[in-house]
Amino acid sequence: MLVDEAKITVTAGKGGDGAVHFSSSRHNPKGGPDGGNGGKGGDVYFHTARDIMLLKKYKAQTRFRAQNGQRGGDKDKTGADGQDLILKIPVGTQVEVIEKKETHDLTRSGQEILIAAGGKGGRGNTAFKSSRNTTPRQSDFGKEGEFFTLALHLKLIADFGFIGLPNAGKSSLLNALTKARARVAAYPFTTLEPNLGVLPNGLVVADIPGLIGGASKGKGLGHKFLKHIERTKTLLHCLSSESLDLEKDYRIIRRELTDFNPLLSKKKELLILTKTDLLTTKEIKEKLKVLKKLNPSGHSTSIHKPDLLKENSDLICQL
Ligand SMILES: Nc1nc2c(ncn2[C@@H]2O[C@H](COP(=O)(O)OP(=O)(O)OP(=O)(O)O)[C@@H](O)[C@H]2O)c(=O)[nH]1
Ligand SMILES: [Mg+2]
Repeated sequence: MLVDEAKITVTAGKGGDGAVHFSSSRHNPKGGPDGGNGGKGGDVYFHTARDIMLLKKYKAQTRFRAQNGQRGGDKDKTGADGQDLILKIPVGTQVEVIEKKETHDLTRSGQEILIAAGGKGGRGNTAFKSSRNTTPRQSDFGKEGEFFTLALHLKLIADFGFIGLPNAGKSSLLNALTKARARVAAYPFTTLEPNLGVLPNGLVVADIPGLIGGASKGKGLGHKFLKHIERTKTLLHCLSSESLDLEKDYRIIRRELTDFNPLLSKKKELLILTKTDLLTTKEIKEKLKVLKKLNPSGHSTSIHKPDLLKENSDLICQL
């Protein structure tokens, strides 16, 4: 299952307490204070990594805590710092810090951000020594580490996104253009979760479940996944040759894009008339004319015609 949402809590380590201690030796039985400071609590970081694709890990475990700092020792020894906790997350995750109403967008691999800072260690009694008080019995407690509730939202990072009505041939095209092995079948809603594929030039294509009218308001499956095409550069809008009304089909999808996020409808769009092996050359020409009227970037393809596929692949790679 594609896990693209998770809610977790993170707690940074508490600082170690300062120590109260007095040195004493045979030569100096009334030695001065030598209680060391506590160590700092560990921080919590997020680190984006390519080898993790989903937020699954954050469903299995939802509470994370960095190590506490150690208590100060005698002989002015500072306690050891708590170990930092580094949490790996997929590239493309948005981290929403609920308490701060703040969002971090992590879109690059190897990005690291500090999410919760560890508490400072408390001062030991040495720090309180003064000319007036040469034997302080005072020390500080370590400070608590920061605590936050985080909502994680994963938005896939793809350069291109296939969109279209159910059964338009999106997954077939993804499989034909890339090494993806998405499920294909002759009924709507075969694709239940986005599939990713890599084009010959290294760019990533996402195939999202088919959209239907009202998807942006929660109908069908598509709305849940529209966020995954928010980051794409170009939309590859598939329209089936089997359609009885191309213009109507086109408008249904355009409407969903605008309703979900007007910025989506402003993206560059390539129209692809799929399954053209089912039509005569004359019919293809007529249908392409309709598409060109809607958007001048109309092209035809068929997974059964390798030359057409190659043409589309080259075209997409150039976009
Ligand atoms: N004749 C022909 N059939 C095709 C072509 N491309 C896809 N199909 C068929 O169309 C049906 C739907 O294809 P899919 O690739 O599953 O369509 P989809 O748009 O991913 O569908 P959803 O995942 O349900 O949204 C399948 O039976 C495919 O075999 C094509 O170029 N020519
Ligand atoms: Mg599909």
